[in-house]
Order: sequence, then C-alpha cells, then structure tokens
Amino acid sequence: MNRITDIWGPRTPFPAGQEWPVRVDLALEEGLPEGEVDRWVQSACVLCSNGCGCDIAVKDGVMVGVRGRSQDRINKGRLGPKGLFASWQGVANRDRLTRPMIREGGRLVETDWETAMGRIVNRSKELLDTKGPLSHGFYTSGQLFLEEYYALAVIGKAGIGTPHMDGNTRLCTATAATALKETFGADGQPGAYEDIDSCDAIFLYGHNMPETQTVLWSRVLDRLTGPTPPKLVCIDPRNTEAARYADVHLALRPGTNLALMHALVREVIHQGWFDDQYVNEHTLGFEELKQTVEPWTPAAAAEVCGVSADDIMMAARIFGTTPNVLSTVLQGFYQSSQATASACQVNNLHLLRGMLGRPGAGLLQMNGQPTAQNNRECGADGDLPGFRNWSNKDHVEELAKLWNVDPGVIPHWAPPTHAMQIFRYAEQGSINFLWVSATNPAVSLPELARIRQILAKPELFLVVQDLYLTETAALADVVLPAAAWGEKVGTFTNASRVVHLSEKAVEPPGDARADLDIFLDYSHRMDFSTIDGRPLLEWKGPEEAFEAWKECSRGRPCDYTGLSYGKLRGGSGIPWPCTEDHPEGTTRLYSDGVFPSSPDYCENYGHDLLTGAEVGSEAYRAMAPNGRALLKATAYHPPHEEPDDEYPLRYSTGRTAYHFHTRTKTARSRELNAAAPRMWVEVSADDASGLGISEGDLVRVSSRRGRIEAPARISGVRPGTVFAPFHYGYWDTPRSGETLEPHATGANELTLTEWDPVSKQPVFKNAAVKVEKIGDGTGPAPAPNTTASRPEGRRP
Ligand SMILES: Nc1nc2c(c(=O)[nH]1)N[C@H]1C(S)=C(S)[C@@H](COP(=O)(O)OP(=O)(O)OC[C@H]3O[C@@H](n4cnc5c(=O)[nH]c(N)nc54)[C@H](O)[C@@H]3O)O[C@H]1N2
Ligand SMILES: Nc1nc2c(c(=O)[nH]1)N[C@H]1C(S)=C(S)[C@@H](COP(=O)(O)OP(=O)(O)OC[C@H]3O[C@@H](n4cnc5c(=O)[nH]c(N)nc54)[C@H](O)[C@@H]3O)O[C@H]1N2
Ligand code: SF4
Ligand SMILES: [Mo]
Repeated sequence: MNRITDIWGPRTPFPAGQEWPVRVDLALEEGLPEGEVDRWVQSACVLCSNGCGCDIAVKDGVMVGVRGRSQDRINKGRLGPKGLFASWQGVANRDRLTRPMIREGGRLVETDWETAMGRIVNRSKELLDTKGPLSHGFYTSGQLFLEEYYALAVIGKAGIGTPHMDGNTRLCTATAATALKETFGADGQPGAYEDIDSCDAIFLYGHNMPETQTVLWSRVLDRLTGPTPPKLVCIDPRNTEAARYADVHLALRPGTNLALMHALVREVIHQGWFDDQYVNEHTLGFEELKQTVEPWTPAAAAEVCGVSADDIMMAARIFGTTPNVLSTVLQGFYQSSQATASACQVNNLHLLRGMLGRPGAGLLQMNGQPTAQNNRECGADGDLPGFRNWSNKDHVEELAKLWNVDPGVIPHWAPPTHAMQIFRYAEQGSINFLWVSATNPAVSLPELARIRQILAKPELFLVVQDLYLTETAALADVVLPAAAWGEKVGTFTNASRVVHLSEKAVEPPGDARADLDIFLDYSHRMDFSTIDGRPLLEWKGPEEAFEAWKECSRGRPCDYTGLSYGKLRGGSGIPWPCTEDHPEGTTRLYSDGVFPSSPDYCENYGHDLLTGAEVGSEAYRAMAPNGRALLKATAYHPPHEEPDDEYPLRYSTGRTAYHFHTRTKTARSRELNAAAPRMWVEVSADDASGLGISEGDLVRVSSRRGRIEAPARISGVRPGTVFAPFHYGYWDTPRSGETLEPHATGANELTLTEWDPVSKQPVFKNAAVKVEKIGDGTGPAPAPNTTASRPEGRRP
C-alpha cells in the first residue's frame, strides 16, 4: 500500500466502548526483508505530540526502518507517513552536522569540542561578570527529551539565575497550558486518547487532526466507520479531511473563534443543557460567564463569523444533548486572536455539562510537538519545574531546597520572560548571549525580516545546537552538533500524558553529542555549584537525570515517582500521575471533580483574559477557589489586523500532512518530499477568479511586513482567506524560468509581531494581505492532491 496517498492506512472499525483493534505498520529500507534486521530498539515517534510507540530497525549499526508497537495504548501498532518515513530517514542522513563549528572571519569553520565549548564558556563567564544573569537567554524546544529540559532548567534557573528562558513551545502550546491553568489551576491534560473509543460526539476546534495527528485520526476514522459512529463538528476555515466527515462544519472567518464560542456557550445555557448541580458544586463564575455571552445570539455570532446561525445552533445542540463529547483544541485557536479566552470557553463548555473525567467525556487542550509537555513540566520554558507557581514563595523554596541553592538565585521576582520578549531584549541589546537548541526561529518565528536582523546582530553571541546547518545555525557564532532521536536515551510525554522511553539504537555521526551531555558539560565548565560547593549537576546520564526529576515532581500534578526506566521497558507507555498508589498511571484527571486550584497548590493565580493583567495572590485567595474550577470569559474583540482596501484578504498559515515544521527531517525523506516538494499558497475559487488566477499561476502575497511568491493552489479554503504552509525556509532554489526573491517562500515573512495577552503565544493565523498574479503557471501547484490542500472540488 502507498502510505503517501493512503495517509491513514486500512480501516479497523470498532463500536463505542470497545478497544481499538491492533494494526501493525512497518517501513523498511527498500528491498530489505524484515528477517534481515539485526535488532529492534524500543522508542516512540518524535514527529508530533501523538507519541506513537515504535521499534527502530537497526542493521549494521544504521537505522533502516521502523515498526509500530502493537502493545502501545497510543497507537496499537500504527504509524503515519511521517513516522514511517521521516523518523529514521530524517536523521540517518549524510548532511548531518558532525563537528562543532565556530565563526572565524565571518565564516563558520569546523573545530573540536574543546574550542567550541571554550568560546561559549568564555563569553558566558565574561558576560556574567560584567552584566550579570540578565545578559543570558535560552530558547529551546518541544523536541528534546525530559532529562534534557530538566538539566537546562536547573542550569538556567539555579546556575545562572536568568528569567529569560523559553521554548518554541511558546509558539505551539503555550495557550493549551495557559487555558488549563486559568480554568483548573494547573497544567495537565484532563482527558485521554481513550476517550475517542467511547465518546458520542467529537468537536475539533481549529485542529486539522487528519493531517497533524494522523494516527489519532485513524482512531477517529475507525469509530466513524464503525457501527456506532460519533457525531463530528469541525471548526476550521478550510475544507479539511475532518470537514468531509463532519455533521457540522463551521468554516468561520479566521480570528473570530471567540464570538463563535460565546454563541455555543450561550445556547448551552439558554437551552438549559447545563448541569446545575455540577456547576454549583465544582465551579466559580457562572453568573459572570452568563453575562459575558449574553449578547452572542446565534445570529450575532453568525454575522461576525460568516457562518449560518442554524449551523451554530446545530453544533450547540450536539454539544448540549450528546451524553459524552470529546473536544480537541489546537492551533486554529491557539495561534488565532484571543487564543486563551477562546480555549477557556472550550473548558467552560465541558464544565457546564460536567463532562470531565469519565470515559468519552474528554477534553484535550492538545499539544503539537512530541515533547512540548516535558518542557512545560521541567521548566526550561516560562514555567517553574513541577508546575510550581513562580509567585508562590513556598514553591520557590521547595526548588531551592531540592537543588541546594539559595532561593534568591531562582528568578521569581517577575513573570518568566516569554520568547517574543527574549527576542525583543536581544534586539534592544540587553540580552547578549542566546543559546538556541532544537528549534529554527529563522523560519518559525513571525515577521522573519526582523528575526533575521536580530539573530545576525554582531553584539549577540548566538549558540545553535541542532542536527543540521539550518537557516538559524547559518547565523550562529558557535554551532553544536547534536545527537538525534535513536542516537540517545531519554523519556518524553505525549498530549495524553503518556510517558515513553526512547532507547539508543545507533551511534551519533562523527563527534555529535547528546543534548544532555552538552548541557552537563557546560554546567561543569561553568563551575555552577550548590550552597555546599558541590557541582550543581552531578548526573552521569539520562537515567540519573530522570531519577532527579522524579523527586522534583513528587506531590505535584505531574507526579512521576511511580515510573522508572525499567518500568517503561517492554510494554506500553504509561500516563502520569504515576505514583506508589497508582502504579499503572492515571488515564483521566478530575474524575472526582476536584481541581488543583487551591491557592497553596495551584500553578498560577490567573489573569484577566482580555488584557493579561495578573490576578495576584490576594485577589485569588479572596475568591477561595479551593478545588473548584473557574468559568472565565471575556468580551470578543476583532483581530488586530483586519482586511482593508489595501490588504483585502485574511491570511492564515499552518501545516500539511507530509512535512514537519521547517522540514529538516521530512525534506530528507524521498517519499515525503516528493509529496510536497515546494512552497504553494491556497486561494479559494471565488478569489482566484476575481484576481484572474488559475491553478499553478505564480502569485505574490504581500502584507505590511513583506512578501512571498509561490504557485497558487485553488483549494477549498474559505473565500476571502489565503492559506500558506509555513514549512518552507530559504534553501529552496527556484525552478528554471522563475525568479524568486531570496526569502520568497517563508510564510512568516508576512506574519506580525503580536501575541495573545495571556499565553503570549504569537498570532500566526491572522493577518491582512493582498494577492497578485506575477506569472503564468507551467502546471498544477506543487501542493498535495490529498487532504485540505487538494484542488477545489476534488474528492479523494
Ligand atoms: N504533518 C504535520 N503534523 C504535525 C506538525 C507538522 O508540522 N506537520 N506539527 C505538530 C505541531 S508542533 C503542532 S503545534 C500541530 C498543529 O496542528 P494543527 O493545529 O492541526 O495544525 P495547523 O495547520 O497549524 O492549524 C490547524 C487548522 O487551523 C485552521 N485555522 C486557521 N485559522 C483559524 C482560525 O482563526 N480559527 C479556526 N477555528 N481555525 C483556523 C487552519 O485552516 C488549519 O487547518 O501539529 C503537529 N503535527
Ligand atoms: N506561520 C506559522 N509559523 C509557525 C507555526 C504556524 O502554524 N504558522 N507553528 C508554530 C509551531 S506550533 C511550532 S511548534 C514551531 C516549530 O518551529 P521550529 O521549532 O523552528 O521547527 P523545527 O523545524 O521542528 O525545528 C526543530 C529543529 O530542531 C532540530 N532537532 C531535531 N531533533 C533534535 C535534537 O534531538 N537535538 C537538537 N539539538 N536538535 C534537534 C531540527 O533539525 C530542527 O532544526 O513553528 C511555529 N511557527
Ligand atoms: S501520528 Fe505523530 S507520533 Fe504518530 S507516527 Fe505520525 S508523526 Fe509520529
Ligand atoms: Mo507546535
């Protein structure tokens, strides 16, 4: 079977309440029989937050393929196209970085570790002496392992003492974490993937699950094609694969999510579909919520969102009257206007109906990246380790005791610095040392012309730790070659809180070293120490780091104390919290209706959802939430940049099934690259005919920040909206006959420097643009003919 065109593989339908059947997927180097594989090494896929359990095939010391693990609760053997093709092909590659590099006379040249680390440590010590900790920033990932984040968190927070630490998780799931904190008091996914198996309706809020969690969608498809299919509601301006199966598709205007959510909540209240007793016993804020949504009749929302009032009422009826609804929320909400407020309304819908903590009644504030959850837990981003509250002195003291350092070193005098502000400080010159690990901001941050200028500043000492010489690495002062997945050991946690162990299958290429080893080496060379003068980090390897982390997590919502490397070997992944009392982990949170909101325990005292102003300890304590959840809401406001005469179209960005982010792995898989080899932009048939554009014509899309050029795909995107995949950086050369500008294919040339006031997540999904034709096409656009990007009117 061709798993490029058949993304989800063959169906294994099943009815509500039964277990998802096993189906084992396998990909091996062409022509290699399964029997000739030397070894199978346990792991899980790191190409999205689904975290499918898999075994890596090794032959002659090289990764040669991958097979799904039938015993894993997450995927029951299945893998999607990225897992099958890019997981191993994306790293077992000859262009990997194999030696450290340093900038000499303006050029990057290869060197040894001693020299490269020497440069880093010299600069770091000099800056700490002359300017202090605030000169240092760390920008990490959602793709490292738990052990690596924890090491980095201890280094940054207890070694250096800088609040300037964040991850690309800020671009990804900051809103998921924030919405959970605002509503329940702490991060932690309430629901579980198992909820798909028993739900009666599924709501997808800005989540293109068929393309972005392909194996999760296979699970949904197996329910949809089974004897008791759930209802499906899809909220997305494009004609996604999910929209095809939907009972209601709300193809709203990008940037209007909150207006729609207000109408759904209002209907559930007005029709009396909410659970009075649950609301009284387990929540606070019902009256304010009711007032906030009151103006949002279905007709009012229909007008703002550009959808029909009947469809809104139908969606509300499904939510309000179906016994068990599963909701999944992702970037169409998190990267759009009023992100946290919109995501909180999804939490509110579930609270109103008391739909949490039982099979099928699931809430998934989704993750995107494979290990985003761990960065949030371990605190190498803008969180404190173990979901601790930076404005709670006792929490900070707990950490200081654990690490045996002075609490004053741990930055907690102000909120941690978010990624967009870190880049701003680098722009202004207060941050002079920026260490970027496992992320490619020169392609993935908004307003790229500005980001390039910041990264290239001579006053900024830039360290980049990656597998490849990326667009970002090309601007670095020091480049560190990292070992990849399959070349190192560690654990990570998926969007369903399920922890997997990934073992080492092969040696890293050349001198490349595991990220953990690099961080530990830096800590030793910097002489970071405890109060007693012992080295701050004495771990010998990942397992010791994991054991240390378990202690840090003890008693917190993400309690790992019942887990161990030994326990994670052999079987399935295990969901946290996992403790002595719950040795097999916990599938769903909040079954008892008790939330982690008590002031001494909560991760955060919350914010005003409109402005982001902090609530503060006193005001929070005065509310006495004590185990109840908060029904928070705020008024709708239109997106910051709306279409006008000059820029009349709405611009939104996102993904295709065939590529992962900036393509460092997927473009190195022959099969995946062939499926989506070059940049394209999607316009509706209506807009195309108005602009005189035919399929494949070269168009220029411009915003107030820049422009891109690419062939047009006439797709099922909502009229008035232009969609661009953000995967394409600047290594792509134009086809003969095309004259493209140097940065013409980066979707983020056009996006704006703007973020949600609460989660600080950048707004990648709303901007105003204009489109003009600049050349005739030479054939169809190089866009996939499957999924949401397929040509308008085409059915697979
Ligand atoms: N194939 C593939 N899979 C991936 C990834 C990848 O790069 N490639 N990345 C992983 C990561 S890190 C992430 S974060 C996830 C992201 O996964 P998703 O969130 O599913 O992916 P996106 O394409 O960013 O956005 C989802 C949808 O939002 C819609 N949308 C745009 N604007 C709006 C709006 O204003 N309102 C609403 N309601 N919808 C809107 C878009 O049409 C799009 O279909 O995917 C993960 N999985
Ligand atoms: N316009 C627009 N922009 C977006 C988005 C969007 O929807 N629209 N989505 C945003 C989201 S949700 C995300 S998550 C970001 C993703 O954006 P990025 O994080 O910039 O994307 P990646 O290409 O995944 O970058 C990861 C880098 O880490 C390297 N790497 C992989 N594994 C390892 C490892 O083990 N060690 C080390 N040291 N390096 C490793 C890879 O080679 C790659 O260069 O983009 C964001 N930007
Ligand atoms: S669904 Fe995600 S984790 Fe699973 S194989 Fe695909 S990319 Fe990997
Ligand atoms: Mo993401």
